[in-house]
Amino acid sequence: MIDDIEKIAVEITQYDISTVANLENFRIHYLGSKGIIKSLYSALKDVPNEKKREVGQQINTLKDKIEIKFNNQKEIFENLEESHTIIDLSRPPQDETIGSRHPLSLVRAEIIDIFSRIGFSISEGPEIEDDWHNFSALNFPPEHPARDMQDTFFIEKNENEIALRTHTSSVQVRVMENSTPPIRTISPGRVYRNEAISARAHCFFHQVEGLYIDKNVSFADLKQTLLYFAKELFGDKAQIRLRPSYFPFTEPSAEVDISCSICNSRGCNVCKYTGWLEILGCGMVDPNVLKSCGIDPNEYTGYAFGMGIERIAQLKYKVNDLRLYSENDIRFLKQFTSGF
Ligand code: 2NL
Repeated sequence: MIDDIEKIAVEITQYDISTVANLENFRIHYLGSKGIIKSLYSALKDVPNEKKREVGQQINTLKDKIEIKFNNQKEIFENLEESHTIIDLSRPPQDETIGSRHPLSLVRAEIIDIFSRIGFSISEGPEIEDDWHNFSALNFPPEHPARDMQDTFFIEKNENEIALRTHTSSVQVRVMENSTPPIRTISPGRVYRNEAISARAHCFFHQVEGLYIDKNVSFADLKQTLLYFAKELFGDKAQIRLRPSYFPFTEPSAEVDISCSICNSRGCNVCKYTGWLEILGCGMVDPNVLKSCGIDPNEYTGYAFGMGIERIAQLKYKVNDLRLYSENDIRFLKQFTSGF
């Protein structure tokens, strides 16, 4: 009989109870009213008296093993059932929790799309730059105030003067150094200036700069391209005007205003009652810059322009505080949707 009990003990460890039906069969087979345990207890009466105690204990241990195996698997099935019933398939679906794109990302995508339709490629470059790519190649004189610690974040103040780029012109210097005209490219990216953070200034912002170099590129080409851009971005009624300005890297240089789309140029507090909004700076690439970047200014001319993405987004979406762009406040961010 002891042999039988040991055989049954091995048998139960191998018994497959991985389905609910198997588990029930297992219970009936071993623990049922006509089951094995019951018959073992009945057979106990034929065991000689001096062995009864030992055999009885063996049957008890076997019964415990069976019950533990049974109860463990039963619990597993019950938990499974519970986790299934938590999902109520008849309930309406939850609100979409898909995020929205950042307004600066939307405006950047739109600007890129407008220029790529007229053949501009996209170029990117490092945010940590040397003095040559950020200043010297762009015709900044040695004593220019932008080279001062007060205006630029320097990382190394040695002969290379490594700094966070202050504009993405540095990317375009690299493009000019590494290719031959015709060049038609825009460079979007983050730039850094050492400024106190306020509603109107931040220590980093985003730019898109454009560069076109070929034979016979003229100021008229520049104006026409910018008018196309203004109309694509702000609608067909948009007008532009150019005012003379100065940048070290362009000659002549101009600031570009767009007719105020908020008041239709009638005058409002956004355009300060002028009917015009300043949106970008531009000019003909200074021959010194072309020379520095290995392009012959006698053979080629070019135009360039630069704009702040924050400024464009501010006009498009009426954002009155620059800090909103970098605070990640979900109440601000979730308001933006677009086809881009
Ligand atoms: C502004 C004005 C400007 C450029 C950027 C440029 C780049 C090269 C050569 C010459 Cl490689 N010019 N870029 C030219 C004029 C203006 O940006 O107000 N940006 C926010």
